[in-house]
Amino acid sequence: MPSGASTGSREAVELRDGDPSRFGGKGVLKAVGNVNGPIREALMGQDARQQARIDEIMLALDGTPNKATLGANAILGVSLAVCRAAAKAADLPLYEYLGGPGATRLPVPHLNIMNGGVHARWQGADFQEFMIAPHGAPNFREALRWASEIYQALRSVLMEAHLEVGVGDEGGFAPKVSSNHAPLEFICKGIEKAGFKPGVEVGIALDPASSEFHKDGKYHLHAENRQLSSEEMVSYYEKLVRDFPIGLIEDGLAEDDWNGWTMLNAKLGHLIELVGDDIFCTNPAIIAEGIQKHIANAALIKLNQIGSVSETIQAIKLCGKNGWGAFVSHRSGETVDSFIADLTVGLDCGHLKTGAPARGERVEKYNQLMRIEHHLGSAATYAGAHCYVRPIRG
Ligand code: 2PG
Ligand code: MG
Repeated sequence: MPSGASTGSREAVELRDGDPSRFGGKGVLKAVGNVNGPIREALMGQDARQQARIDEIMLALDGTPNKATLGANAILGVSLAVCRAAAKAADLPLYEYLGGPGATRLPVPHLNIMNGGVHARWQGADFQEFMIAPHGAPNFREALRWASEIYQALRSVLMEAHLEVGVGDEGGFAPKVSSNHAPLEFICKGIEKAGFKPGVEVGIALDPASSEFHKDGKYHLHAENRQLSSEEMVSYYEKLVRDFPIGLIEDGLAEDDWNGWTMLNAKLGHLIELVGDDIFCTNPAIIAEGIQKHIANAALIKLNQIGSVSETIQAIKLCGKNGWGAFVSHRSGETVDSFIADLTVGLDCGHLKTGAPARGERVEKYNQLMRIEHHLGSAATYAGAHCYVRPIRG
């Protein structure tokens, strides 16, 4: 199961043993025991093709709203395994089992090529993720080539500026910088150096993960030595969006700053995609509240935030029905499992983020998407400029 470093407070519970003598308390023997004990007993004899029923049985067995008894890591592990087993029994590739014959659209990959915040131990930018979105490529395979070339070009741009090129948790470079727009300038240089046009061919997306630097009602930009109110933060983003080809901002404001979100959506929601991660935690009930209050126009989708395949599908469908984007995501702590690649194509989400083109656990998701594209052959399409709920600004 994956695991996050910058988690929302309303995420489903990841059950750890808390025994300091094993893995610093992070062991998962209890969760494994729950899979092999009560979950196994409850599910023996059930039909793996009835995913919703399987998940319901586990939710009832757990009996809490946040999977605190059995652990979301135990429940989700079984939920994913059941889904894969059912696809195999039907002799279908996972994406096709999930989405049927209409599942033919490959997403625009969002590659997190500069890391900051908690993913870089606060050594670099305050913003956690600076992503490139090669929406102008003709297909997924080419999009990935473009992104890999830009990643390498960025490396040389940083080296020329005498900056460190060690990588953060998601494979992006994490140099010391004195502002949150410096990485954007480096990335634009990298895009150009690799021979592409920023904005027209390759867009930029941000995940500031701002809950991590929101304290006592203020946003603390350590790199810039400034503290901003919600309003000032919104103006800060308006300027960034004017100056750089940014098409998506995730967690621009903190999970408990609903008023700030309303302001941000009023100012920028018509121009770009505004994605809620920590604020929604892939929870259909919280997303529904967000939709009703018009505080964003998209939700991040992380399976382990909610803890079952069925509820994740519910969250994605809720977004779709309301004209919201569903942006599928890895976690900073990942495994080599590539379920999210198939999920993104199967449920036609149009975009996903799963790190830099570096580190095997990130690259495996991209490889799986290339396998899917290959398998679809001439039926495959690429989401390209239609990947967001808002038209791409060139
Ligand atoms: C995020 C994620 C993934 P983490 O904030 O979107 O990039 O990070 O898994 O640490 O929550
Ligand atoms: Mg996030």
